Amino acid sequence: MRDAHPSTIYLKDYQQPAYWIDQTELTFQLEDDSTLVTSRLALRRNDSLTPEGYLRLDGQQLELVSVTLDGQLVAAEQYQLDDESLTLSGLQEQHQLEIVTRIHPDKNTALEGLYRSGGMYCTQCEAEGFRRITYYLDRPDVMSVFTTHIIAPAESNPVMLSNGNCTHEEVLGEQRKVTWHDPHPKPAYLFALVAGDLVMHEDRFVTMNGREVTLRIFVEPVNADKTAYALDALKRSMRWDEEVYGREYDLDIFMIVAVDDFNMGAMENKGLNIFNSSCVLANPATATDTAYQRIEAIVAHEYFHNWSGNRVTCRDWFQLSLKEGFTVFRDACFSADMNSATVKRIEDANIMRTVQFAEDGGPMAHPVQPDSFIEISNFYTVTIYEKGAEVVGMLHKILGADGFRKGSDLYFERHDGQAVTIYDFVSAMEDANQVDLSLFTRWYKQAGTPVISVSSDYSKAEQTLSLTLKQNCPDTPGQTDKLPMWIPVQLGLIGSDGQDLAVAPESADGKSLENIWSEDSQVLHFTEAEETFIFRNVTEEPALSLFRGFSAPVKVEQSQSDAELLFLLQNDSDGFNRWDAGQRLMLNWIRSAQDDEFELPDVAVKVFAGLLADEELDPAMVAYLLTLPSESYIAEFSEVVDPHAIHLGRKRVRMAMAMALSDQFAACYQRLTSNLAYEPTPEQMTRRSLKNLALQYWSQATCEGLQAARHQFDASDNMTDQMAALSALVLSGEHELADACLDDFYKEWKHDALVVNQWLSAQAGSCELGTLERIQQLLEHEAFDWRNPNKIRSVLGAFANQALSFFHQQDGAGYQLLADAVIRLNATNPQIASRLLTPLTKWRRLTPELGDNMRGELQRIAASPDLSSDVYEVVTKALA
Ligand code: B3K
Ligand code: ZN
Repeated sequence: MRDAHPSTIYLKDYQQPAYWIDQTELTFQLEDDSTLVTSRLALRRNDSLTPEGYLRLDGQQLELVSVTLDGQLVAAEQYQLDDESLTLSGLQEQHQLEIVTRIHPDKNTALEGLYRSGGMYCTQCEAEGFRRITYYLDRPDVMSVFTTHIIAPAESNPVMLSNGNCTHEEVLGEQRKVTWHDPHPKPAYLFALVAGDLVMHEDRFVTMNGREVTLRIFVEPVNADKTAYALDALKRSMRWDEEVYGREYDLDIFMIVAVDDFNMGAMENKGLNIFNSSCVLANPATATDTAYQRIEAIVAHEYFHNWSGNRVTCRDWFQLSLKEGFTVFRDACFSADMNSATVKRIEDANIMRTVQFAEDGGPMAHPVQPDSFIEISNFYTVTIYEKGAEVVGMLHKILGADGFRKGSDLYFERHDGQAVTIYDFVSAMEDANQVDLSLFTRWYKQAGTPVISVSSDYSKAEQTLSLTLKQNCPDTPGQTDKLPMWIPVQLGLIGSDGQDLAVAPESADGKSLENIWSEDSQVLHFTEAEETFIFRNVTEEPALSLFRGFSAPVKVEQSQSDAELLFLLQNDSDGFNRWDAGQRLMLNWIRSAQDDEFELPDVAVKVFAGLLADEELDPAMVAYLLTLPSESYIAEFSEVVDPHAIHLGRKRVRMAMAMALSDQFAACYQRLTSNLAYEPTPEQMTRRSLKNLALQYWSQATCEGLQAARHQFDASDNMTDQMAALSALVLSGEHELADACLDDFYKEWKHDALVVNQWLSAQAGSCELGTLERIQQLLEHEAFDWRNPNKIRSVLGAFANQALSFFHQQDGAGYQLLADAVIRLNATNPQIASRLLTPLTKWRRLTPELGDNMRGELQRIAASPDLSSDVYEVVTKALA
C-alpha cells in the first residue's frame, strides 16, 4: 500500500531516463514459497542529458537480496532504498548491474507482477507491474533486449515460457532450466513469464513472405477442448493485418496462454499473449455467440498490438491511446470485415453513448491524451480506448482509406523500434498526405463530449436548404472554454421516395468547397463554433440524415418528429442512422409511457412488423432495430437520472412491443429456429440473435412464448440458446419457474467456471429477480471467490451496472453493499476495487435523495484506512 496521499504525475514534467538498458538478463528460480529473481542489466548513460551519475530504479514490494556493480558487491550504505525505489549514485558511462530480489507470487492478490493463478505462475506487467518483480527503469521509453532463464521443479512445471524464441533447455536434477531470448527491444511492461502444467494446441501460419510461424495456445488440461476458435481467429487476424496494413509477424513463434485470475481481458506481451480465460476459451456447449465475438475481437486486438504498441510503443503513459486507440480502431475494422460492419458500428456507438459519454461528463473526465494522473491503472478507460479509436476513425474518414494507409505505413517505417507520442502518429498522417491536422489535434487535448445543435430551413421557392450547426463542449474537471473541434459530419438528404438526393453544399461564410466537403465520403467538415451550409437545387424538403455511421463522437440536438423518425427508420440508406432513428423514437415513448396501458402507435406497429417479416435484411440488424435502448443508455439521455422512472418507462414500452407484435415475434422465432448443428459462423450468429430476441418478446406476452423458452432451455445443445432462454425466463418475472431453471442450470454446469460466471451475472444483473439478499447469497455462494476478478465482475459488476433499479434502491442499501466490497477489495486487489467504484461516482446526476446517499458511501470509502492510490484517486475526484 502506498502512502495516504499519493502524488500527481504531469505530462509536462516528462524527462528522458538517465540511463538506457541495452540488455536485460533475468533468471527466475521458482521455489515453493518464494521466487528468487536475478537481473543483470547492461546500463549505458543517456548522453542527451547532463550526466548526473545517479540512477533511481523503480521497485515495489520487493525483498532486496544483493546489488552488484561490475562484479563488486555494493554495500547497503552505498545505495538508497525506500518503498518505491532503489537509488545508486556515482555511476559512470557504462555498467553491468546485477540485482537479486526475492518475491512471493503466492501472496500476490493484486495480480500485478508475478503471481499464481490456480496451479500456474503468470505475469502482468502493464502498466507498472514489472517493478514488483525486480528494481528496474519501469517506464515504456526504456527498451531493452531481454533474455530470460526460468528454473523450476520439472514435474509441476512441464511448461515454462517467456518472450521471444526458446534458445536452450536443460535438466538439472529435479529442476529444469529453460532459456528464452527476445531479439526485439521492448519496454518492461511487455515482459511475460508463464510456468505450470498446461496442455498445448499448435497450428502454423505462413506469412506473406513465406515464413512459417508456429502458433501455440496453452491452457489447463480441463480446457483442452476450448482452443479451436481462438486459433482460427488468430490466423484470420494475422492475414488481415498483412492485407490491410501490410504488417507481417516477426518471430518464429506466437503463443497465447489462458489464465483464470486476470484483472482485465488480455495482454499483448511480445510473442506471449496472456489472456483472461473468458476472452479466449470457447466451445459451443459453454460459450455464447457474444463470447465468440468477444474472443475474435480480443485475439485480434492483442495480435495487432505487435505493431501498434510493441514494435512502435509509447514514450510515456500519457500516450497510452497511441497504442490503445489505434489498436481498438484496427480491431473494430477487423470485426466489421468479419461480420456486419453496420452492426459493429451500432455496438460501438452504444458503448460510446452509454459508457464513454458518462465518463466524459463525470468527475473522471480526461482527454484522450491526459495531462496528469495519480494512478495510471485508472486510465485504462473508455476514453483512452474507445474515444481514442473514434478519433483515429475520424482521421481515417478525413484522409480516406488510401491516405490513412499511407500515413500508417510512414508511421511504422519512421518509428519502428521507438517509443513515441500521439503527435508523432498525427505527424506521420500529415506528412504522408500533406495536410495540416493541427486543428484536429484538439480531439486529443480537450475532454468532454461536444454537443451539436442542428437547425435547418428549407425554401421551396429557392429550392435551397440551409443547415446551421453549432458546437459546444462542456467544461470538464480542470478545463473550461473549449475551442471548436474539427467535426466530420457524414450526411445524406433523403427525398420523399426514400432515395438519397444529390448533395452539393456551399459555405455561407465563403469557404471553398474543398475546405468543407469530401465528395467521396459525403462528409461535411464542421470546424467553427457555428457555421451555416447551403444546399442548392433541392427540389423537395428532404429528411435530414446527419452523422451517418456515427461519424463523430458527439451528442446531437436535433428536433425531429416521431413521423420523421419513423420515416428514417424505414428508409435511410445508412443502416446506422436507421437504428439511431429507432432508438430516438423509443426514447420518446419511454419518456411518455405514463402507465401500464401504454400502447405503440399503429403506424409504428406496422413498421416493426414489416421489419420482422423482411427476409432481405440482415437478421442481426433487425434484432438491433427492435432492441430497446438499455437503462444506462436512457440515463445518458436524461438531464436528471431517475433509475426507477427509467426502469418503469422501459418496461411499459417493452410490454407494449411484446403485446402488439406477439404473432410476428412467434412467426419470426419459428422461421429462424433450425436443426443445423451449432457453428460460430456470422450467418448462424445473426439468425440466432434475432431468433432469441423474438423469443424474449414472445415469452413476455404469451404462455406459448414462455413454454417455447422453457423448451429451448431444456432442449438446446449450445450455450447461446440455453442462456437466451434462461434470460427470457428470468425477464418474464415468473419467479418460481426462473428459480427452478437457475437451479437446474447450476447443477448442470457447476464444474465449468466460465459458465458459472454467466449464471452469476444472469441473476445479479436482473432487476426482475433483484433483491439485495440475492446478491449477498451469491457473494457467499460456493462458486464465488473474492480473489477472482471474473467472479467479482459477474456479481458486483453486473449488479451495479445492469440492475439499476435495485442498485439505486431508495434507502441506499445497494450503494452500501458496493462500498463494502470496494473497501474489502482495496486491501487485496486495488485495480478491481477502483473499477467497481465507477457506478458510485455518478451521484451528481441522480435525483437529490439518491445522490446524497451515494455521496455518503463515497465519503465512507474516502475515510477508510490505507487507501490504495487507485481507489484514492477515484474517490477524491468523485467527491471534489
Ligand atoms: N494493454 C492491456 C491492458 C493492460 C491494463 C493494465 N492495467 C490490454 C490491451 O489493451 O490490449
Ligand atoms: Zn490494447
